[in-house]
Amino acid sequence: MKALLSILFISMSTLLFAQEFNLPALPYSYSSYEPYIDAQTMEIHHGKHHQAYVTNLNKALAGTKLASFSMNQLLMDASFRSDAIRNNAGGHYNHSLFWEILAPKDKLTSVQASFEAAINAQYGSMDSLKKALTQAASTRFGSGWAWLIVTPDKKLMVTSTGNQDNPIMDVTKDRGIPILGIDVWEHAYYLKYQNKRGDYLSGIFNLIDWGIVSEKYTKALVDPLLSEIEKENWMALKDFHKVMAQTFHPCEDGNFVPLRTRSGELLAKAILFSASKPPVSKDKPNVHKALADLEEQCEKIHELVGKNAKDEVLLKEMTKAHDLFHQVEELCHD
Ligand code: MN3
Repeated sequence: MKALLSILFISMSTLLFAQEFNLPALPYSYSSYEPYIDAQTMEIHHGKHHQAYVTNLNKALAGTKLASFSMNQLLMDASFRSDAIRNNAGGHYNHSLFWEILAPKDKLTSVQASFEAAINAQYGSMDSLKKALTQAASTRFGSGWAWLIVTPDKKLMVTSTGNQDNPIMDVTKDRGIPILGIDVWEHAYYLKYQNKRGDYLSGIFNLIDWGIVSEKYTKALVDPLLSEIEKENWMALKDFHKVMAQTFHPCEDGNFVPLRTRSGELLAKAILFSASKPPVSKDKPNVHKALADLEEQCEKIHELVGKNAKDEVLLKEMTKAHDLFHQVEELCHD
């Protein structure tokens, strides 16, 4: 009975502490976006489509270790996630941002000076930026989003993604923090505009609250997520990590075949990694020192494999290499 109670207690506390994502309320009534977006479209889009992403995300996470992950963690490693999590986490994040940056015409706030200066510096004018966004949105094939993002080097960039992907995800080429998103799924406009995506796009610019986008710009510039993305964009690190994981983890389970057949590849990746240029903010002497040590260690392992060294020797040296890799990784955290 006592055991049963404690099981009950544990499952209740899991229920209590596992996070649940919720549908955010729309800041304005469904009809306040008229005439650019009709009330019925808003109601179905928010209450049905967005709600479905939230419900299905919670369902996909329930009872898994991912249930305690933050939204950013789920998005960052999208390539490792199931389709259900990738699509529904993206759907929830993207729509939440979309509702925030839209406002009825009489509630719009104006662009802030620092953001406007950044737009002018990169795009020449607000009008040219709108043109670039319209171009990205109208040329997105099928369903997806057009974005204005802040990149790891703190620049603005216009980009687009398919389906419910977004620029935080490691599956996208142009990565950064989205500060403005335009939904170009047909469910966003079909009732009113049918197949005329261009008319929807010219309409939606009447609802974009540039004051709110300005605030998002200022926040994104100091968001630690930017340096996380920057580190992930370091392809040589990713390449090395992949071979390290595929050779070291089997060793831990007593299978030395992958390491014995791929130690040359591991060394080659370590050499490339050590020679690669780290992202600007990680380009420090201690990072280069750790990379050189890692390369040396991989060279030693390759030699040991060539001499047909015993499994326990290889495990010991691989553990050292693995520790060195994590040392590099940790030095890259701010
Ligand atoms: Mn949508």
